[in-house]
Amino acid sequence: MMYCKKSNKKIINVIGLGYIGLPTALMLAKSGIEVIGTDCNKHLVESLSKGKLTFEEEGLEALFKDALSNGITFTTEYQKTDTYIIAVPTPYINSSKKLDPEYVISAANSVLDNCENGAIIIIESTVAPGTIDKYLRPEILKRGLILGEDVHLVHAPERIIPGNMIYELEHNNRTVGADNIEIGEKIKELYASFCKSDIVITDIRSAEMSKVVENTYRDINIAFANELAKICRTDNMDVYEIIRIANKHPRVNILQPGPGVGGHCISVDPWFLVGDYPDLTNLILTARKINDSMPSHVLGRIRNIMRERKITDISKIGLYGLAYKENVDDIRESPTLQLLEKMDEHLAFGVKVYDPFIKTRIVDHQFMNFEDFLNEIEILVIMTAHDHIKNNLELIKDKFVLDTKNICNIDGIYKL
Ligand code: SAJ
Repeated sequence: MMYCKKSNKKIINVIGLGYIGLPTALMLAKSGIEVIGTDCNKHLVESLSKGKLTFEEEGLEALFKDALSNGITFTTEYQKTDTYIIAVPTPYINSSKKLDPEYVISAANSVLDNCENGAIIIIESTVAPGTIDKYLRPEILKRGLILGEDVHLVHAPERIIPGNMIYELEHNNRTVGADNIEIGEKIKELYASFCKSDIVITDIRSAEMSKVVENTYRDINIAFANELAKICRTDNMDVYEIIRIANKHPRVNILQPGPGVGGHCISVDPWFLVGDYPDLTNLILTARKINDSMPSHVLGRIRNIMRERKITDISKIGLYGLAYKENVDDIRESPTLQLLEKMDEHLAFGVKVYDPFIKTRIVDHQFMNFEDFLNEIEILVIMTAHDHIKNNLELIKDKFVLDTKNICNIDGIYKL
């Protein structure tokens, strides 16, 4: 099998055209491989087929154009071919904190209904360690198929960071977990069509675990920064200065505190370990709890500012940023949404919200125009460090500003 457009008619069928599947499909297509993207969402497929992207990302528009001119197409149908990349969501069940493998299982079954004999199914979706053994191998065996002959499983977890996806697709190292080295090498060759960095081949279980470990490591590091922010707040120390100095040590690299940890990765993946190893995950669980407590910490800071400034009207508070982090339009697990939920629990209705990246109304009292938003508020809480606010600092000078992201240093500013 050769992944080359001209010499071979074989296509790659990418299943799931969201934040990971779409850029991956486009990248493969750009590098000359014949790609068909499949998604069960008809509207999404229609939109992509019309040349309209479904989310914003630096460089995605140009990549999309290149991929379209290389013939990528989109459909709701699974293709008959020999290589599939599955990049569907893997939510976690809130009550048990375990992964819900339903979408991956269902996508894998649809692939099995359609694939050629000997096909390779690559799972890119992040899964809890052991998921492939527990849920996917049995689906194959149930059909009387022989693993490693009739069908091959591979886990190639994605590592790209929203906001810098296209660059990272090309430049990040990758992991390919396979049952045997030949299949591992084949898939390494596929990813090497666009990935310029090291591609490590390992077994499937190690690939699953290392992916979750990477995100858990970051969650714990951020939790440490957040805990330091709380400690420093009680004794009026500057946490940013302290982290800056500590990080001068060659073996210290503390991340930054913030209003909470959002996104569909870092705030979710550690729960897979907690769900599966409840007796062994003390540090991981504590880190999760610290990060989840940050919206309440922000709420406490807002209360202090209101008292100090003798402001009693909640509708004079404005939250800047709905996205879970800077310069993206993704609101999944966003700290701002968590904060709004907390406020709601305390019957604190009427707080105003603005995010230049969010063009549809998703919460009450959401403004679509920055100046209209500013005209209505006295306390501005910076929740997301979009470049937009960094470039408009002169407009917020007359507000009481709570800067949870440490992006400005105007007089009288409040920090975490
Ligand atoms: N955050 C902080 N302090 C920091 C860094 C981040 O509070 O110093 C917050 C952000 O504001 C955000 C959350 O953490 O709310 C997560 O943002 P992020 O930029 O750290 O990460 P994600 O979730 O966008 O992407 C992560 C990345 N994983 C790692 O860096 C280990 C990315 O490489 C993965 O591909 C992605 O998860 C994923 O899909 O798993």
